[in-house]
Amino acid sequence: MTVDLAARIDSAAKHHRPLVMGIVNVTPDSFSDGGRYWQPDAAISHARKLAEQGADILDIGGESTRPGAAPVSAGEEIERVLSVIEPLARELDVPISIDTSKPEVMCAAVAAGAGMINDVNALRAEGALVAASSLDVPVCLMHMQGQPRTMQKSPVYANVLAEVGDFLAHRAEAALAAGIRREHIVIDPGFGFGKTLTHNLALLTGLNNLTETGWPVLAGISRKSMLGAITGRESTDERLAASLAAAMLCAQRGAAILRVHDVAPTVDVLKVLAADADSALERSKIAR
Ligand code: 7PM
Repeated sequence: MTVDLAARIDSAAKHHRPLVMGIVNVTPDSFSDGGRYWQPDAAISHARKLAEQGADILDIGGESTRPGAAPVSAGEEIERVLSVIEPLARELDVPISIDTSKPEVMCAAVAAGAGMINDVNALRAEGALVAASSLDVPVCLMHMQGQPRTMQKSPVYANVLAEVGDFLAHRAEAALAAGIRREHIVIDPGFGFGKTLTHNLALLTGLNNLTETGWPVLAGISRKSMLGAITGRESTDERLAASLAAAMLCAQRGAAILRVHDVAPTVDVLKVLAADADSALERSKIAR
């Protein structure tokens, strides 16, 4: 991999031109005994499609950290994600992010070619800070209140923006103290992870507060239930327009990375924003 991902993230944050992270799930098909065999192929072709559509990063997850997901052993998770990361890292020049909270999985994935760690647990698992530091790749530290299985039961905050901001500042400090390079740290408010609709909207409205800390911010709202609550769309595949509106808001508020399912339409939205920004710059030159 020749891409300097840290430099690209930094440039995206500075210029308000977010990178697009495409979501690739490697989950076994519970309805099929043969799931284990065809499923990696499905994930690989999906990843290829997202790369063609212009994804800047592919986020590959074995589902252990999803809300409500059954726990998966490190061995099983490694088997799942490596079956996808190994061929993709050889074939594509798009950097691969490993979506995991387990240090063993981080190490195996980076050895197989992953160039970033996405941890919804913000490296709080035992050994995760040390592992991430030794792997020397960019890391996304996400906020979550509670544990995936129960976090949506009754999330409570006195001030959600302040509490999420403080948590992320502390985790960034912990990462620095563990020897993780400053330019490798990305923060994420964790939309939907132990948050009500009101909390999620406060974080979206106040996203500037996070981007103004100077840490690059990753935002993941694509198809989430907050969009279902706002629009009344029950089905996740009816949430494209809502996801694009949310992506546009996050981009305008300085997000460095947008984590999305629908790469091609998100890239189009960002092209319109970029063309508008270029036009505004030209007009300001003429006016001077
Ligand atoms: C069910 C509910 C399945 C929620 C999957 C999800 C984020 C993430 C996820 C995020 C970062 C989804 C989530 N969300 N990683 N992983 N930030 N960094 O909608 O917001 O993809 S899982």
